[in-house]
This record gives sequence, C-alpha cells and structure tokens, in this order.
Amino acid sequence: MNGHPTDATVHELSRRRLLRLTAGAGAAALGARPLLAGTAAADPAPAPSPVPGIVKPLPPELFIPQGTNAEMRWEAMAGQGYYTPIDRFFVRNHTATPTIDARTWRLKLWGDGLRRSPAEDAPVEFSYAALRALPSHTIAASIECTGNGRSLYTTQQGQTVSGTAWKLGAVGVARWRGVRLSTLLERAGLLKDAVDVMPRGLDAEWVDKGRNLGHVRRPLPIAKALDDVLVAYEMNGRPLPPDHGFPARLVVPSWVGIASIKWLGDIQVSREPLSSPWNTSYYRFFGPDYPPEGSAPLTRMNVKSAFELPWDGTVQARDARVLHGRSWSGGGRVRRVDVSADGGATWRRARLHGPAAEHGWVRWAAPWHPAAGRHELLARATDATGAVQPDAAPYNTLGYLFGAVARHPITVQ
Ligand SMILES: Nc1nc2c(c(=O)[nH]1)N[C@H]1C(S)=C(S)[C@@H](COP(=O)(O)O)O[C@H]1N2
Ligand SMILES: [Mo]
Repeated sequence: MNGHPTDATVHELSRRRLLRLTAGAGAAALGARPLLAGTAAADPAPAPSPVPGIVKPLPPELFIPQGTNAEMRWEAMAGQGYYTPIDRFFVRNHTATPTIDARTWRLKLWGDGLRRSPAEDAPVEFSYAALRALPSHTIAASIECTGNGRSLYTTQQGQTVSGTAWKLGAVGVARWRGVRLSTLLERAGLLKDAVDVMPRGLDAEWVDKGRNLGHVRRPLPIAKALDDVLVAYEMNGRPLPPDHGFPARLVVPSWVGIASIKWLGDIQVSREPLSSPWNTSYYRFFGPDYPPEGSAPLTRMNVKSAFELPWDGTVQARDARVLHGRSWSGGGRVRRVDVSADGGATWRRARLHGPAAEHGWVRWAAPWHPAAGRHELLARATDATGAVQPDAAPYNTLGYLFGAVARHPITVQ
C-alpha cells in the first residue's frame, strides 16, 4: 500500500518523534551535568501527562485526552496490523490507574454460589503465580466503550447527551491470554444454582456528583461467565500494562466495555441476582422511549465502522488513492462493508482483507479518487446476524451505542 495517505502520516509521526528524541539527547549532551552520572537531571524533563491518572505516554499524535480517559486517534491505526498496539490502545478510567504489587495481590472468589467459600472474609484465593500456572487460553477480542461515538449524537443528530464526548476511538482489538473464568469458578466450587457473578476492581472508589458509588463493579449472568469470559494477564504477548488492568482483568467478548473489569480484586458469586450502579443507573438506555428505570442492562455491542483517517483532517490528493478502515460488531463477524466517498450519493462495496476474528474486527479497503476540497466519507457494515448500521442512532440520554453510519469529514488538498 505504498503512497497511501496515512502511510505518509505515520512516517511523519515517527519522524517527529525521532526529532523529539534527538532534541532530548542533544539537550542532555549539552547540559552541564556529566551524562554518566545517570541522574534524572541529565534526562530531559518528561512532559506532564495530559491525563494524570494514566501511566503510559499519551503522545498527541496517537491520543485525544478525554477527562480521565484517552481516546485513540483513528489515523494511528493506518498501516498497523490486525491488533491495536498497546501504545495506542484507548484507556477508560473512572478514576486513575492504581499501582498494584503482583507479589502480594490475590484474586478472591467468594459468595453463597460457591461450595468452598460462602463468606467474603474466607474467600478462595489465587495468587498471580497460581493464576499463571493454570491452563491458559488466548483470544482475540475487542474492548469498546459503550459510549464510543457518543459525540456524534450531538454533531450528527443535534441531540444533547451526557458523558465523555468520544469520537470513534474508544475501541481496540488485542490478543488476550489468561485463564477462563469458568476454570476459576469450578476450582472455587461453583454451585449449580449460582445465577450471577460480580467482579470488582481495585481502583479507587468512584464518586459521582457527590455520591460515593464504591469500587467499579458490574454483575454478569452466570451463563456468560461460563461461556467465553477470560481472566486475562497478558495483552498482545506482554504482561497486562498498568492502564489496562495489571495484574489481571476480565475480558468479556462482545459485551459493553464496562463488563471487562480491570485490576480485578474479587469476584462475588451469588444464588440471587446482583446489582450495582453500573447495571442500574448506567449502561441502560434512558429517555422518552424507555421506562423510568431504563431499558434492560446493556449487554452486546453493536455494529460500527471507522476510517483510518484523521477526523476532520487534511490529506494530500496524491496520497488519497485508497480508503482504509475497520468494522466490528458484538453480534459476530462483519460480512460486508459498503463505502461512500460523496456523502452517501453513491456507494461501492469495500474489499475485506486479512483475518476476521469472531470477537474482533475486519479490515477493508476501497479505491478513492477524490477531487480537492471537503468530502464526507461513509462506511456501512453488515454483521453475520444481518444487522446493518442505520442512518440514525436511536436517542438515549446517556448517549450509548451510537451505531449509525458516521459521516466522516475530510479535506483533500
Ligand atoms: N476497575 C475498573 N474496570 C474498568 C473500568 C474502570 O474504570 N475501573 N472502566 C471500564 C470501562 S467503562 C471500559 S470501556 C473498559 C476500558 O478498558 P481499557 O481502559 O483497557 O481500554 O474498562 C472497564 N473496566
Ligand atoms: Mo466504557
């Protein structure tokens, strides 16, 4: 794919990063302190993080800061392989990434749904070493925030919604390795009449509008917990990074991102249905079309597509020959993608290429011959269940599951 616009962007990015590194080394070399002293003072002062609660670097060419969160820029996926590299995977933190010592950390399972450990103060415990010694399993799966695309309710549909104003970059696909949750539940003595499990994170308690809602936690029906849920300790072949849940997180394939609890501390297993604000006050549809208590708790994600281009950015005409993008769905594999480069007047079928993991995305490409000027790019995906991206997303006050065809503005120069 030589001459592809976004390859140029990527080269430009690496060149800029190189310049920055070179500038840093130069400053150190010219500094009065001897380089070999190895003091922090010899290093260039690290730039303050645009999101203090996030540990990994958030260079502006890869991320858009969003409050306590960091959104991936879609142009950063141009020229990348199937998986989202860790250095650009979005981060969604209610509070801040905690520092956890794997040597003292324990995952605790407890509750009346377990034969071996009905009480919280006498849990079944797994150390990090014990977890890593259990039979492992690897899956390719996306994690996507339920609010991904939320800002489009406003910019595209003129509606007011509350929550983080993500564009389409609150999604990533990684290769996760860990232990099946079903394995841990069986070892902890799961009873046949257990109905719900509730994983809970070790990050700080979350205070929303003055109310302390406690640690981030959300119940999961036992059927899903036993089906394909992973307690992951590796991401793309590396130990889970701090921002993504070290030492272990849940990965709940196809479901709303909030289900994939990070920094797992304990999992309650219950014979009665469990609830938390994350399945009652949040992660339901609210609004005029729903009952006062909201819809049923949201489970699967919907169908979406994104172009590997800057949002409302500029590309050089000589580089604009192929449109690249990715589509994904919580309903199953994406089977078909149609693309329009003229605001929806004409459409053509994109060519799907590369792997398409059941819980991941598929990459696609379509020829592009734009004139100079401003254009609107559209991509409409269809998944294995026949679900197609609609022209408009059904309104809900918290702006969840924006699945309509996005109108991506771009200027060709
Ligand atoms: N403990 C804990 N788990 C959490 C969260 C959190 O703030 N705390 N955020 C959730 C939400 S809303 C999303 S979308 C995903 C984001 O995962 P990521 O930050 O690894 O991309 O983690 C989920 N798990
Ligand atoms: Mo989320």
